[in-house]
Amino acid sequence: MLPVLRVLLPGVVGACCLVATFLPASAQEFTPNYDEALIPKYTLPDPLVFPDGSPVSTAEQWKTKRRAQILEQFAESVYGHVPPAQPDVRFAVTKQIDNFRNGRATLKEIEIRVGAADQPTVLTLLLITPHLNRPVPVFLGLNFAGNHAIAADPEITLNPNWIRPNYAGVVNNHATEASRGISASRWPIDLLLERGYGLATMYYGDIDPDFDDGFKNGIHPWFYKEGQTQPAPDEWGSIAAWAWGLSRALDYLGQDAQVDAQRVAVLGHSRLGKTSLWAGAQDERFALVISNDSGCGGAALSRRAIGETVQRINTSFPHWFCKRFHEYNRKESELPVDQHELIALIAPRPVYVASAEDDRWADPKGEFLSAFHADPVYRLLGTAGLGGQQPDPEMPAVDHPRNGGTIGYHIRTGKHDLTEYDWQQYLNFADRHFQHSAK
Ligand code: GTR
Repeated sequence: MLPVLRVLLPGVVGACCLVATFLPASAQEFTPNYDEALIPKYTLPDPLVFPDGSPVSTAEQWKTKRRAQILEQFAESVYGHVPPAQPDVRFAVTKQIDNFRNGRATLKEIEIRVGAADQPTVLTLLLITPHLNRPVPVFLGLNFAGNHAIAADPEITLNPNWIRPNYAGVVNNHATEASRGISASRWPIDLLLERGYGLATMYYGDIDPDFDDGFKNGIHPWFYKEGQTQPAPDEWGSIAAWAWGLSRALDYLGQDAQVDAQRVAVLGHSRLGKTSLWAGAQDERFALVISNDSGCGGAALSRRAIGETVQRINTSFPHWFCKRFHEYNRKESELPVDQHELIALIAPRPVYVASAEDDRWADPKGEFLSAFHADPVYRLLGTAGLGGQQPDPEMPAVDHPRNGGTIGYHIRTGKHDLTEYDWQQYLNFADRHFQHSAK
């Protein structure tokens, strides 16, 4: 997609022109920079230096002190803290079909009911597991348009909640039968089953609908203190809420006998890639973390300000990050962290960052550089990092994945999307790190 069009129709598959009219004037006037020569001079914060200037020189120092400091900085200044309240969370398996896809798999729908028993917020997790007579590793990822959109199979319940209008079959912000399977190309279920993996997915809008309503809907209100009507400036926006939902899904997966909960990979595309990174950074039970084209506020370095910038994202999507993050609009260099440190928080667990050649809005080079600058933390923790004796600072060529280490990276031909090519790389990477094979 042409960059200029991307500005008006940001990242939306099959969007209609109406989207542009929803953007505030300041967002529409934004002209992205794509010239490397115009990147502001910047110095990245060093994850391996303590605030007092002393070096982090042992794995122990990282694990016991430094990691927590950086995690706190991200919560405080970027994604927001999850408030301390603990609303009730209950699981109910509401559907089970053991002969899904001609008897190859079991399909389950699990309601994750958050808050008061009489009127909970309901998140519906879809779980599809191959019949292998043993617990299977699972890829868990949020979806954009409802569980029914990932496959045309009529067994999947049509989502009843608010859905963005730009998806096929959505009428008055609600799914219809015509919405079934519209995102199937992003979710190659048969391939996963063949490779011996389960798939778990949930609609992100179940957790918090993706529009700026001052946090009246979704799960945020369950966490308000008496009299509170919206999150405090250092409390969570939507991305952190979506990440919270992923952790609750993982809680359920830990109870399901068909799932090997020690081997759950969390994956997300675009805004949901930002989410999978934040979920994986906070919740160390995720054994592998995948960012597909996550861009600004995800894998891309904020300080490069190429394509989408902090100001632009906070203007177009004021509800995604915490309000404190807005203080860094056009002041990226004042951020206490940058996104390579988000990748570093996942160490020593395997992480995969992927870009697409035509996805300049998400700054592929900035996504690679985050992986590159996270490498020293991975090596301090005794892993192979990006692989090689020294990490190679050159970006891999298009369609030549660099995934022999603990940090995987590829840039593929094509546009902003989650494709079968991407999945093939993730499956190979997971096979190696999970020591898994379909047999
Ligand atoms: C865009 C946004 C990106 C990315 C994308 C998506 O509009 O600017 O940061 O998240 O949406 O989620 O598809």
